[in-house]
Amino acid sequence: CAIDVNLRLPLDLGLAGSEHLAARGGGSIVLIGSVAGRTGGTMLSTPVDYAASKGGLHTIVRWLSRNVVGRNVLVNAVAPGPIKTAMTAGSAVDGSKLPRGRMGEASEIGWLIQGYTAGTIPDYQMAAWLMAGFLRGLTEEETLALVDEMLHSGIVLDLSELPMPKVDKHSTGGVGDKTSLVVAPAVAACGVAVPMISGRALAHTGGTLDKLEAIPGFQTQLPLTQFRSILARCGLCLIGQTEEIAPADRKLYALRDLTATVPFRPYMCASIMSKKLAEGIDGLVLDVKTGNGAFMRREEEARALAEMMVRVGQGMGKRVIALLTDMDQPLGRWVGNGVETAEALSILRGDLTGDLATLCLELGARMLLV
Ligand code: IUR
Repeated sequence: CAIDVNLRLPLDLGLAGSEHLAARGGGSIVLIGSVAGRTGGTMLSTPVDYAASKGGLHTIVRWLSRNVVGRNVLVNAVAPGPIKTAMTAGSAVDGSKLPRGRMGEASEIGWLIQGYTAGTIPDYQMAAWLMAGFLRGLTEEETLALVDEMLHSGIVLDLSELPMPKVDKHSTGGVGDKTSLVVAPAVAACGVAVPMISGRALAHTGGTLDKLEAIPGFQTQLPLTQFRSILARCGLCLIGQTEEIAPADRKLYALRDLTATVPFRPYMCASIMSKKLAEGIDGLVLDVKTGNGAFMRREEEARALAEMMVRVGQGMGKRVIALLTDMDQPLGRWVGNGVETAEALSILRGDLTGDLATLCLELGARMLLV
């Protein structure tokens, strides 16, 4: 059973093998881990003994590697991802549609994301990978592996010490969309904490961080300790991706912008969900834009993105809902970082006329109810 194969055997072999290798002057032991050991399983059919034993296996790897420090033996593990075993039988992926004739492997994606975040994989190689994925597509398994690697490229916050519900919102981006600047403080005033990690402008759409920085002196790069204390004191804090939270998204976000690979569903899903799931939230409201000024011009595309993100978020145990909203014309009356910030303030001061205010009320209400 899984416990014997994934725990007993690697421990017995690892102990005996490391002694043997050390006596011979050194060597390497590579065990087979799994993303399921960290996530609890990416398929509904993943059995609990498999996921739990892979989690234990990762611990054995760390323990064994500590045990052989200084003896020239390297102990490590790889996560080969969805491979054809009795357990994955029935999860249909048409290998003939994939260039390598098989499913993407989590280890390949993990290697790539970790290397890119650490700086050992240069921009030009990552740019090539982004374009390859964009052109040939990613399977659901590969997309989940990408979300997971990006999410765990930094710290995943635990805000359970705050007694109130923690809820965020995120927009897929549009022209004149300054709803976060209105909704975050309004919802915080109702007693819900809003820990918000935002992005910069992407392609033709504006970014919340750039708008905030239109306020002279506004700091969007704060250390985590300050993020937590502002959140506890004010009920909200808006920052950008940092070296600590979702650093992979920070780098990939900028590279997607430069390589024209922004409007690709798996990348959008991984970018948005990795930073949102790292925030320590209980609930999330997604504002998925559709229309001429959005990345998803057609409603079916926007719906598919919304469904993918809801599936990913709910699969990680969060309450997630998505609204599909119109981006056929700019939102509100102003476009530009400074004037949009001023417009957001005028709504907060009570000017509730127009499409922007209506959307803010809708999103805010959903955040309170999610
Ligand atoms: N917002 C994000 O944070 N990431 C994205 O990829 C898009 C919007 I599009």
